[in-house]
Amino acid sequence: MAYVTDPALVAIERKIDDGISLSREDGVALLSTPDLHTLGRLAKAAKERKSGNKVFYVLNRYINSTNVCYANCKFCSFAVDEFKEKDRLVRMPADEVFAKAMETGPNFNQVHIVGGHDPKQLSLDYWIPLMRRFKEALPHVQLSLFTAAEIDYMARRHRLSYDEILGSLREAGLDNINGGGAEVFSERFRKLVCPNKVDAAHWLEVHEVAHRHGIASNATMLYGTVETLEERAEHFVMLRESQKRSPGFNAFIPLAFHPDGNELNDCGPTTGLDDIRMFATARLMLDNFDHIKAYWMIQGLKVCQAALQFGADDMDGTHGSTDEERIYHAAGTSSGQYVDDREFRRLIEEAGYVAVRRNSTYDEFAHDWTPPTALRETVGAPGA
Ligand code: V47
Repeated sequence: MAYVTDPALVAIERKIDDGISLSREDGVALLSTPDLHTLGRLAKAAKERKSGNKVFYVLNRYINSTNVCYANCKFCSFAVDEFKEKDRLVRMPADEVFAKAMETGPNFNQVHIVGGHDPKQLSLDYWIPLMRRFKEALPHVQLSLFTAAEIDYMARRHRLSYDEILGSLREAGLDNINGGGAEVFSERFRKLVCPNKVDAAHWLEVHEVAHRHGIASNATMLYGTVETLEERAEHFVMLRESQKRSPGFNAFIPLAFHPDGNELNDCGPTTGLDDIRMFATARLMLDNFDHIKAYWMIQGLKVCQAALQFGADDMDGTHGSTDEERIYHAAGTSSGQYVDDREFRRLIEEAGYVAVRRNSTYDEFAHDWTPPTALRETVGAPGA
Protein backbone atom coordinates (compact mmCIF):
# COMPACT_ATOMS: atom_id res chain seq x y z
CA MET A 1 0.00 0.00 0.00
CA ALA A 2 1.51 3.34 -1.04
CA TYR A 3 1.89 5.97 1.69
CA VAL A 4 -0.21 9.10 1.02
CA THR A 5 0.97 12.21 2.89
CA ASP A 6 -1.87 14.54 1.81
CA PRO A 7 -5.18 13.34 3.34
CA ALA A 8 -7.14 15.08 0.53
CA LEU A 9 -5.66 12.60 -1.93
CA VAL A 10 -6.97 9.55 -0.02
CA ALA A 11 -10.58 10.37 -0.91
CA ILE A 12 -9.55 11.30 -4.46
CA GLU A 13 -7.81 7.95 -4.95
CA ARG A 14 -10.92 6.14 -3.71
CA LYS A 15 -13.07 8.04 -6.24
CA ILE A 16 -10.68 7.17 -9.06
CA ASP A 17 -10.73 3.49 -8.05
CA ASP A 18 -14.55 3.58 -8.10
CA GLY A 19 -14.61 5.21 -11.56
CA ILE A 20 -16.14 8.47 -10.27
CA SER A 21 -15.18 11.69 -12.11
CA LEU A 22 -13.36 14.22 -9.94
CA SER A 23 -15.03 17.47 -8.88
CA ARG A 24 -13.85 21.05 -9.20
CA GLU A 25 -12.79 20.91 -5.51
CA ASP A 26 -10.77 17.74 -6.21
CA GLY A 27 -9.09 19.61 -9.06
CA VAL A 28 -8.05 22.41 -6.71
CA ALA A 29 -6.73 19.84 -4.22
CA LEU A 30 -4.62 18.20 -6.95
CA LEU A 31 -3.30 21.54 -8.20
CA SER A 32 -2.18 22.51 -4.70
CA THR A 33 -1.11 19.24 -3.11
CA PRO A 34 2.40 19.05 -1.64
CA ASP A 35 2.27 15.25 -2.17
CA LEU A 36 3.72 15.12 -5.67
CA HIS A 37 4.63 11.44 -5.27
CA THR A 38 0.99 10.42 -4.90
CA LEU A 39 -0.09 12.84 -7.64
CA GLY A 40 2.45 11.23 -9.99
CA ARG A 41 1.50 7.67 -9.01
CA LEU A 42 -2.21 8.32 -9.64
CA ALA A 43 -1.66 10.16 -12.94
CA LYS A 44 0.81 7.58 -14.26
CA ALA A 45 -1.62 4.75 -13.46
CA ALA A 46 -4.45 6.67 -15.21
CA LYS A 47 -2.22 7.18 -18.28
CA GLU A 48 -1.36 3.49 -18.38
CA ARG A 49 -5.04 2.51 -18.19
CA LYS A 50 -5.64 4.63 -21.33
CA SER A 51 -2.54 4.10 -23.48
CA GLY A 52 -0.60 1.28 -21.80
CA ASN A 53 3.11 1.54 -22.44
CA LYS A 54 2.77 3.80 -25.51
CA VAL A 55 3.89 7.40 -25.84
CA PHE A 56 3.14 9.17 -29.12
CA TYR A 57 4.91 11.60 -31.45
CA VAL A 58 4.19 12.83 -34.97
CA LEU A 59 6.30 13.71 -38.01
CA ASN A 60 4.74 17.04 -38.89
CA ARG A 61 5.14 20.48 -40.39
CA TYR A 62 4.21 23.55 -38.35
CA ILE A 63 3.35 26.87 -40.01
CA ASN A 64 2.04 30.18 -38.66
CA SER A 65 0.60 31.49 -41.91
CA THR A 66 -0.21 35.01 -40.68
CA ASN A 67 0.60 36.99 -37.55
CA VAL A 68 -1.83 39.81 -38.31
CA CYS A 69 -4.41 39.73 -35.54
CA TYR A 70 -7.06 42.13 -34.29
CA ALA A 71 -7.91 40.26 -31.08
CA ASN A 72 -5.39 42.11 -28.86
CA CYS A 73 -5.09 39.39 -26.21
CA LYS A 74 -2.88 40.55 -23.34
CA PHE A 75 -0.80 37.36 -23.21
CA CYS A 76 0.16 37.49 -26.87
CA SER A 77 3.60 38.45 -28.22
CA PHE A 78 2.93 37.07 -31.67
CA ALA A 79 0.29 39.39 -33.11
CA VAL A 80 1.30 42.41 -35.18
CA ASP A 81 -0.51 45.56 -36.18
CA GLU A 82 -0.34 45.37 -39.97
CA PHE A 83 0.01 49.15 -40.31
CA LYS A 84 2.44 49.92 -37.47
CA GLU A 85 4.75 46.88 -37.45
CA LYS A 86 5.44 46.19 -41.10
CA ASP A 87 8.94 44.84 -40.35
CA ARG A 88 7.50 41.96 -38.24
CA LEU A 89 4.50 41.25 -40.44
CA VAL A 90 4.07 37.75 -41.89
CA ARG A 91 1.10 37.12 -44.16
CA MET A 92 1.85 34.22 -46.47
CA PRO A 93 0.12 33.90 -49.81
CA ALA A 94 -1.46 30.44 -50.23
CA ASP A 95 1.28 29.43 -52.68
CA GLU A 96 3.91 30.07 -50.02
CA VAL A 97 2.10 27.97 -47.39
CA PHE A 98 1.76 25.16 -49.94
CA ALA A 99 5.43 25.39 -50.96
CA LYS A 100 6.54 25.27 -47.31
CA ALA A 101 4.55 22.11 -46.67
CA MET A 102 5.84 20.52 -49.88
CA GLU A 103 9.49 21.27 -49.10
CA THR A 104 9.10 18.96 -46.06
CA GLY A 105 9.16 16.03 -48.50
CA PRO A 106 6.55 13.28 -48.50
CA ASN A 107 7.39 11.60 -45.22
CA PHE A 108 5.23 13.34 -42.66
CA ASN A 109 1.72 12.81 -41.32
CA GLN A 110 0.37 16.19 -40.29
CA VAL A 111 0.45 19.84 -41.25
CA HIS A 112 -0.38 22.07 -38.26
CA ILE A 113 -1.31 25.67 -39.10
CA VAL A 114 -2.62 28.44 -36.86
CA GLY A 115 -2.58 32.19 -37.39
CA GLY A 116 -4.33 35.32 -36.14
CA HIS A 117 -7.70 37.00 -36.63
CA ASP A 118 -6.55 38.32 -40.00
CA PRO A 119 -9.40 39.66 -42.15
CA LYS A 120 -7.34 39.23 -45.33
CA GLN A 121 -6.40 35.60 -44.72
CA LEU A 122 -9.20 34.05 -42.67
CA SER A 123 -11.60 33.42 -45.51
CA LEU A 124 -12.95 30.37 -47.28
CA ASP A 125 -11.69 31.74 -50.62
CA TYR A 126 -8.16 31.45 -49.29
CA TRP A 127 -8.44 28.15 -47.40
CA ILE A 128 -10.74 25.86 -49.39
CA PRO A 129 -8.59 25.75 -52.57
CA LEU A 130 -5.42 25.45 -50.47
CA MET A 131 -6.82 22.56 -48.47
CA ARG A 132 -7.92 20.76 -51.65
CA ARG A 133 -4.46 21.29 -53.10
CA PHE A 134 -2.85 19.75 -50.00
CA LYS A 135 -5.14 16.73 -50.11
CA GLU A 136 -4.41 16.15 -53.78
CA ALA A 137 -0.64 16.39 -53.40
CA LEU A 138 -0.29 14.70 -50.00
CA PRO A 139 -3.37 12.56 -49.34
CA HIS A 140 -1.70 10.84 -46.37
CA VAL A 141 -0.99 14.14 -44.59
CA GLN A 142 -3.73 15.15 -42.16
CA LEU A 143 -4.78 18.78 -42.02
CA SER A 144 -4.73 20.12 -38.48
CA LEU A 145 -5.82 23.69 -39.11
CA PHE A 146 -7.23 26.68 -37.21
CA THR A 147 -8.38 27.11 -33.65
CA ALA A 148 -12.03 27.45 -32.65
CA ALA A 149 -11.37 31.19 -32.24
CA GLU A 150 -10.33 31.41 -35.91
CA ILE A 151 -13.32 29.35 -37.04
CA ASP A 152 -15.70 31.56 -35.04
CA TYR A 153 -14.07 34.67 -36.60
CA MET A 154 -14.33 33.21 -40.12
CA ALA A 155 -17.97 32.12 -39.60
CA ARG A 156 -18.93 35.62 -38.42
CA ARG A 157 -17.16 37.26 -41.37
CA HIS A 158 -18.94 35.01 -43.85
CA ARG A 159 -22.24 35.17 -41.90
CA LEU A 160 -22.34 31.38 -41.82
CA SER A 161 -23.44 29.11 -38.98
CA TYR A 162 -20.84 26.82 -37.40
CA ASP A 163 -22.65 23.92 -39.01
CA GLU A 164 -22.33 25.47 -42.48
CA ILE A 165 -18.72 26.53 -42.21
CA LEU A 166 -17.53 23.30 -40.61
CA GLY A 167 -19.42 21.28 -43.23
CA SER A 168 -17.49 23.14 -45.97
CA LEU A 169 -14.16 22.78 -44.19
CA ARG A 170 -14.72 19.06 -43.62
CA GLU A 171 -15.62 18.61 -47.25
CA ALA A 172 -12.36 20.33 -48.30
CA GLY A 173 -10.33 17.96 -46.10
CA LEU A 174 -10.14 19.36 -42.56
CA ASP A 175 -9.14 16.46 -40.29
CA ASN A 176 -8.50 18.20 -36.98
CA ILE A 177 -8.97 21.56 -35.23
CA ASN A 178 -6.11 22.71 -33.00
CA GLY A 179 -6.79 23.31 -29.34
CA GLY A 180 -5.86 27.00 -29.04
CA GLY A 181 -8.16 29.90 -28.24
CA ALA A 182 -9.52 28.20 -25.12
CA GLU A 183 -7.25 30.23 -22.79
CA VAL A 184 -9.18 29.99 -19.49
CA PHE A 185 -12.94 29.63 -19.85
CA SER A 186 -13.81 31.84 -16.86
CA GLU A 187 -15.79 34.94 -17.84
CA ARG A 188 -13.78 37.01 -15.33
CA PHE A 189 -10.51 35.93 -16.97
CA ARG A 190 -11.72 36.51 -20.52
CA LYS A 191 -13.01 40.01 -19.70
CA LEU A 192 -9.63 40.94 -18.26
CA VAL A 193 -7.30 39.21 -20.70
CA CYS A 194 -8.95 38.43 -24.02
CA PRO A 195 -12.26 40.34 -24.26
CA ASN A 196 -12.31 40.34 -28.08
CA LYS A 197 -12.00 36.60 -28.49
CA VAL A 198 -14.75 33.98 -28.80
CA ASP A 199 -16.35 33.26 -25.41
CA ALA A 200 -16.23 29.88 -23.70
CA ALA A 201 -19.70 28.73 -24.76
CA HIS A 202 -18.98 29.43 -28.43
CA TRP A 203 -15.47 27.90 -28.25
CA LEU A 204 -17.05 24.70 -26.94
CA GLU A 205 -19.86 24.86 -29.51
CA VAL A 206 -17.39 25.08 -32.43
CA HIS A 207 -15.69 21.89 -31.21
CA GLU A 208 -18.96 20.09 -30.53
CA VAL A 209 -20.32 20.89 -34.01
CA ALA A 210 -16.96 19.92 -35.57
CA HIS A 211 -17.07 16.54 -33.82
CA ARG A 212 -20.52 15.92 -35.27
CA HIS A 213 -19.05 16.54 -38.75
CA GLY A 214 -16.34 13.93 -38.10
CA ILE A 215 -13.62 16.52 -37.52
CA ALA A 216 -11.44 15.60 -34.54
CA SER A 217 -9.95 18.23 -32.25
CA ASN A 218 -7.73 19.09 -29.33
CA ALA A 219 -8.25 21.31 -26.30
CA THR A 220 -5.87 23.53 -24.35
CA MET A 221 -5.64 25.76 -21.30
CA LEU A 222 -3.27 28.71 -21.00
CA TYR A 223 -2.05 28.66 -17.39
CA GLY A 224 0.28 30.80 -15.32
CA THR A 225 -1.19 34.30 -15.67
CA VAL A 226 -4.03 35.78 -13.61
CA GLU A 227 -6.31 32.75 -13.37
CA THR A 228 -7.16 31.15 -10.02
CA LEU A 229 -6.79 27.44 -9.27
CA GLU A 230 -10.62 27.24 -9.06
CA GLU A 231 -10.82 28.65 -12.60
CA ARG A 232 -8.33 26.06 -13.85
CA ALA A 233 -10.32 23.26 -12.21
CA GLU A 234 -13.61 24.58 -13.64
CA HIS A 235 -12.02 24.65 -17.12
CA PHE A 236 -11.32 20.91 -16.82
CA VAL A 237 -14.89 20.19 -15.73
CA MET A 238 -16.28 22.19 -18.69
CA LEU A 239 -14.10 20.27 -21.15
CA ARG A 240 -15.11 16.93 -19.67
CA GLU A 241 -18.81 17.85 -19.93
CA SER A 242 -18.35 18.98 -23.53
CA GLN A 243 -16.65 15.68 -24.42
CA LYS A 244 -19.69 13.87 -22.99
CA ARG A 245 -22.12 15.95 -25.08
CA SER A 246 -20.22 15.54 -28.36
CA PRO A 247 -17.15 13.27 -28.22
CA GLY A 248 -14.22 14.00 -30.52
CA PHE A 249 -11.47 15.63 -28.45
CA ASN A 250 -8.30 13.55 -28.75
CA ALA A 251 -5.72 15.43 -26.70
CA PHE A 252 -5.54 18.08 -24.02
CA ILE A 253 -2.44 20.30 -24.07
CA PRO A 254 -1.56 22.45 -21.04
CA LEU A 255 -0.04 25.69 -22.40
CA ALA A 256 2.45 27.23 -19.97
CA PHE A 257 2.49 31.03 -20.16
CA HIS A 258 5.60 32.63 -21.73
CA PRO A 259 6.04 36.25 -20.59
CA ASP A 260 8.47 37.96 -23.00
CA GLY A 261 7.13 40.87 -25.01
CA ASN A 262 3.51 40.94 -23.84
CA GLU A 263 1.31 42.86 -21.42
CA LEU A 264 1.26 40.09 -18.79
CA ASN A 265 5.04 40.08 -18.50
CA ASP A 266 4.83 40.72 -14.73
CA CYS A 267 3.28 37.28 -14.21
CA GLY A 268 6.66 35.74 -15.08
CA PRO A 269 7.16 32.19 -16.35
CA THR A 270 5.71 29.05 -14.79
CA THR A 271 7.94 26.75 -12.75
CA GLY A 272 8.73 23.16 -13.67
CA LEU A 273 6.61 22.01 -10.74
CA ASP A 274 3.59 24.09 -11.88
CA ASP A 275 3.98 22.38 -15.23
CA ILE A 276 4.18 18.89 -13.76
CA ARG A 277 1.11 19.48 -11.57
CA MET A 278 -0.85 20.61 -14.64
CA PHE A 279 -0.02 17.47 -16.63
CA ALA A 280 -1.00 15.21 -13.74
CA THR A 281 -4.16 17.12 -12.82
CA ALA A 282 -5.27 17.23 -16.46
CA ARG A 283 -4.86 13.46 -16.70
CA LEU A 284 -6.92 12.87 -13.56
CA MET A 285 -9.65 15.43 -14.20
CA LEU A 286 -10.13 14.61 -17.90
CA ASP A 287 -11.07 10.98 -17.50
CA ASN A 288 -12.81 10.96 -20.90
CA PHE A 289 -9.78 12.28 -22.86
CA ASP A 290 -7.39 9.65 -24.21
CA HIS A 291 -4.29 11.81 -24.55
CA ILE A 292 -2.46 14.45 -22.51
CA LYS A 293 0.20 16.13 -24.58
CA ALA A 294 3.52 17.39 -23.19
CA TYR A 295 4.49 19.65 -26.07
CA TRP A 296 8.30 20.02 -26.10
CA MET A 297 8.19 23.49 -27.59
CA ILE A 298 6.16 24.83 -24.67
CA GLN A 299 7.59 23.29 -21.49
CA GLY A 300 10.91 22.15 -22.99
CA LEU A 301 12.15 18.65 -23.76
CA LYS A 302 13.31 17.76 -20.25
CA VAL A 303 10.15 18.84 -18.39
CA CYS A 304 8.12 17.07 -21.09
CA GLN A 305 10.15 13.90 -20.62
CA ALA A 306 9.52 14.12 -16.84
CA ALA A 307 5.81 14.69 -17.59
CA LEU A 308 5.67 11.16 -18.99
CA GLN A 309 5.87 9.97 -15.35
CA PHE A 310 3.00 12.35 -14.48
CA GLY A 311 0.28 11.29 -16.88
CA ALA A 312 1.38 12.66 -20.28
CA ASP A 313 1.48 10.27 -23.23
CA ASP A 314 2.36 12.48 -26.21
CA MET A 315 5.24 14.82 -27.12
CA ASP A 316 3.77 16.35 -30.34
CA GLY A 317 5.95 16.64 -33.42
CA THR A 318 9.16 17.25 -35.28
CA HIS A 319 7.89 20.52 -36.89
CA GLY A 320 9.97 19.63 -39.94
CA SER A 321 11.62 23.02 -40.41
CA THR A 322 13.77 25.70 -38.94
CA ASP A 323 11.83 28.94 -38.64
CA GLU A 324 8.08 28.47 -38.68
CA GLU A 325 6.79 28.66 -35.11
CA ARG A 326 6.23 32.23 -33.96
CA ILE A 327 3.72 32.22 -31.09
CA TYR A 328 6.11 30.77 -28.49
CA HIS A 329 9.33 32.03 -30.03
CA ALA A 330 8.04 35.62 -29.90
CA ALA A 331 7.14 35.06 -26.21
CA GLY A 332 10.58 33.74 -25.23
CA THR A 333 10.57 29.95 -25.43
CA SER A 334 14.10 28.56 -25.35
CA SER A 335 13.03 25.47 -27.30
CA GLY A 336 14.36 25.26 -30.86
CA GLN A 337 12.24 24.84 -33.97
CA TYR A 338 12.87 21.19 -34.78
CA VAL A 339 13.27 17.86 -32.99
CA ASP A 340 14.47 14.81 -34.88
CA ASP A 341 12.17 11.79 -34.50
CA ARG A 342 15.14 9.74 -33.21
CA GLU A 343 15.34 12.19 -30.31
CA PHE A 344 11.66 11.58 -29.44
CA ARG A 345 12.28 7.84 -29.48
CA ARG A 346 15.30 8.21 -27.20
CA LEU A 347 13.43 10.43 -24.70
CA ILE A 348 10.40 8.14 -24.63
CA GLU A 349 12.43 4.94 -24.30
CA GLU A 350 14.55 6.46 -21.51
CA ALA A 351 11.28 7.08 -19.65
CA GLY A 352 10.47 3.37 -19.96
CA TYR A 353 7.80 3.63 -22.64
CA VAL A 354 7.39 2.49 -26.24
CA ALA A 355 7.54 5.30 -28.81
CA VAL A 356 4.68 5.25 -31.32
CA ARG A 357 4.49 7.41 -34.44
CA ARG A 358 0.98 8.78 -35.06
CA ASN A 359 -1.03 11.23 -37.15
CA SER A 360 -3.51 13.84 -35.82
CA THR A 361 -6.20 11.25 -35.17
CA TYR A 362 -3.80 8.81 -33.51
CA ASP A 363 -3.64 6.19 -36.25
CA GLU A 364 -0.35 4.40 -35.61
CA PHE A 365 2.56 4.08 -38.06
CA ALA A 366 5.86 2.19 -38.02
CA HIS A 367 8.75 4.59 -37.30
CA ASP A 368 10.14 4.02 -40.78
CA TRP A 369 6.78 4.25 -42.57
CA THR A 370 6.92 6.16 -45.87
CA PRO A 371 4.10 6.88 -48.30
CA PRO A 372 3.73 4.74 -51.44
CA THR A 373 6.57 5.02 -53.99
CA ALA A 374 4.46 6.66 -56.72
CA LEU A 375 3.62 9.51 -54.37
CA ARG A 376 7.25 9.87 -53.28
CA GLU A 377 8.25 10.30 -56.91
CA THR A 378 5.71 13.04 -57.57
CA VAL A 379 6.48 14.96 -54.39
CA GLY A 380 10.25 14.70 -54.32
CA ALA A 381 12.96 13.15 -52.24
CA PRO A 382 12.12 11.79 -48.78
CA GLY A 383 12.65 14.49 -46.17
CA ALA A 384 11.88 15.50 -42.62
O1 V47 B 1 -4.69 30.23 -27.98
C1 V47 B 1 -0.37 32.58 -27.12
C2 V47 B 1 -1.38 30.31 -26.67
C3 V47 B 1 -2.49 29.31 -28.38
C4 V47 B 1 1.10 32.67 -25.52
O2 V47 B 1 -3.81 21.55 -30.81
C5 V47 B 1 0.45 31.43 -25.47
O3 V47 B 1 -1.95 20.49 -30.63
C6 V47 B 1 1.74 30.81 -23.70
O4 V47 B 1 -3.44 26.51 -30.92
N1 V47 B 1 2.38 31.99 -23.65
C7 V47 B 1 -2.41 28.96 -29.86
N2 V47 B 1 0.77 30.50 -24.57
C8 V47 B 1 -1.59 27.71 -30.07
C9 V47 B 1 -2.38 26.47 -30.35
C10 V47 B 1 -1.82 25.17 -29.96
C11 V47 B 1 -0.67 25.10 -29.21
C12 V47 B 1 -0.16 23.84 -28.90
C13 V47 B 1 -0.78 22.69 -29.32
C14 V47 B 1 -1.94 22.78 -30.05
C15 V47 B 1 -2.62 21.52 -30.53
C16 V47 B 1 -2.47 24.01 -30.37
O5 V47 B 1 -1.21 29.68 -27.91
C17 V47 B 1 -3.34 30.49 -28.01
C18 V47 B 1 -2.81 30.80 -26.62
O6 V47 B 1 -3.49 30.05 -25.67
N3 V47 B 1 -0.45 31.42 -26.46
N4 V47 B 1 0.58 33.36 -26.55
C19 V47 B 1 2.08 32.95 -24.55
N5 V47 B 1 2.70 34.14 -24.48
